[in-house]
Amino acid sequence: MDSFEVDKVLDGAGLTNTHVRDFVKHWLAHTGAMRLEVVSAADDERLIQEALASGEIVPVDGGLFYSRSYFKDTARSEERTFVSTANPADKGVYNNWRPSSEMKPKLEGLMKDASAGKTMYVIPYLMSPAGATLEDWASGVELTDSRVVVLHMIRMARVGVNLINNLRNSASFVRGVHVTGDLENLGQGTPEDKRHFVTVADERLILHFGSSYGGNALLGKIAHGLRQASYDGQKGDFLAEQFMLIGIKDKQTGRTYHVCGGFPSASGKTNLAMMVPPAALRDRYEVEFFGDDIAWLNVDADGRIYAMNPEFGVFGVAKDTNEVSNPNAIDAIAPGTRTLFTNVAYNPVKHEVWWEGKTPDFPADVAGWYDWKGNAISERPADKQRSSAAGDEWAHPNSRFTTTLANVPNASPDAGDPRGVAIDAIIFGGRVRDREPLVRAITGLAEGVYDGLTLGAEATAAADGKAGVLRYDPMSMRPFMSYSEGTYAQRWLDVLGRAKDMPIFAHVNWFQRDANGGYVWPGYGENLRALLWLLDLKEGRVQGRQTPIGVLPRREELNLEGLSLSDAALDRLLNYDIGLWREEMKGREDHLSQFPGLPQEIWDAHRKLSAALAADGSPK
Ligand code: SPV
Ligand code: MN
Repeated sequence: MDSFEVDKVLDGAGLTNTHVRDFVKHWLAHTGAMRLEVVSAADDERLIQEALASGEIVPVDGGLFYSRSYFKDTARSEERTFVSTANPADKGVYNNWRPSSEMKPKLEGLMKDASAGKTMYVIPYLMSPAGATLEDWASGVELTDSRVVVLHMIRMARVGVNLINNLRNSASFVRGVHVTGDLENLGQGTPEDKRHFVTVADERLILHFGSSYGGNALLGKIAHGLRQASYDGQKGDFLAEQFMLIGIKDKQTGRTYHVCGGFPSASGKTNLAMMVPPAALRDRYEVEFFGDDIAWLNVDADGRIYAMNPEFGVFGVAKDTNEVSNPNAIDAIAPGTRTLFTNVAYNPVKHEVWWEGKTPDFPADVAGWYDWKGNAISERPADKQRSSAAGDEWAHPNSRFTTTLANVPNASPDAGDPRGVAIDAIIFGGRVRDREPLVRAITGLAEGVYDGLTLGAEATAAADGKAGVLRYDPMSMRPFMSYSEGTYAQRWLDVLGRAKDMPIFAHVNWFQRDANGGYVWPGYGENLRALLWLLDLKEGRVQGRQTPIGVLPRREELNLEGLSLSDAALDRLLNYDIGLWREEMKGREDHLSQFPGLPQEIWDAHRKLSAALAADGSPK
């Protein structure tokens, strides 16, 4: 495109910010895209029609849509994701740091003319409600050569040219460039892997090459919303965390408590945030959804910690989403919601989608169904058609639905509050079959931060039966860490340390197993009971019992109305295995020892716990 044509497109779209215009022109020339388009959310219907016409998406009954990604492009790749800066001190254990002097030329090389023949879409977006306290850190522009990525971004972020024209500082926005690349020739998973997902954090520049899937391609979400934002938080005095965020409203007192917390990717944050209280508690309590994946936290002038969900939508895991596990999600993806499904199974005759766990059994008739790779189920050998063996799935295990917050039935009326909401409790949890009780409360800032830093979930090996090995995932930020873990821990102590009203911390675990491998706790909406106990403890309505690993509920303090659990199950849920914990402390020591510059307070919390476990610790 010549520069006259480019100006014409930008003028036509009303894009007046000269810094954005320069950014667009530079990368348009570099990537060699042949057309240019600036998009706003109002373009959704037209873009949907274009994508339907081109076959990039196909219709699902009720005005919903479906697409498949390339079969080697179905999830984030942690090995191919890098944080780059000019400062080697930013190198951490998990952030895959590389000097920007190495990565920028590398990405420029990969992106050179790589969008030839395609349209470059300009997506001006905001990762916050309008007018948010942290709005200055939320503005961004993603350039992408994928129309389907645009459709996702319109659902996941506030998108519109008006969001980028009148910035307080017109040069201050995150610059994101997404180039899909030739997916069939990128050597995914081989030593010659060409994919590079790079956040040049000190330049607020995101360069992602080689995927059109999820966090690899929707740059507002985790590249900006987590990696870039956590880096920016060092200057802007906030934390950006992979946290869900909910309100728990006690209708009897009229008080709403706000809880946020981190769980490793794909361990049920969406289910938790969309939770429906169990029938017996429904008259009294409501759970309000604020967000299921990202929260930005800051201390406001009143000395309280506020949290805000920067996202506009939900990119939720489809697997096991059903009326029982998550009825609100089922409503959020129902006819009329304009939901986009990715990599689930599709029936082009009935215009239906299906995924493992959507219904108790596979669809009655396999005829007409295609798996996530686009292969007909009916053409599989008979024993593979309705098989739950790994590799035989109809839907990819990381298949997703993309819908907006406005479609979530329990979305809070306060979800768009520019200030965010004041936080009462911060929780951490992972999938752990043994050592973690249902809930243990942690008072004390260093102890809470220590607990987040040592958050663990079962490694795949454990899930396969080799119990005992935890994969540590500090604050659930392991894949999104942007600077060194020692500095990160200090930031947590500093930011929260300024709060006058400290939230209570807790570690929760919905995933204890019995001797037969069955879940001891029913989970889902019942999880509210553990959170209610935590809030009761914070308010002094219950005392719990002190143990070395925190304050645990006394059996009678847990509201079990309408739930029948055996004594053995309750015993198991509200206790812990001292032997396993003593064992666990060695793993934690090794884990923390990797991080240079870890604050002394964190080591003190670790040693205090070790000493308490060594001294006694047997729960009475
Ligand atoms: C996650 O993996 O934690 C996600 C999905 O939230 S993605 O956006 O693909 O990273
Ligand atoms: Mn996530």
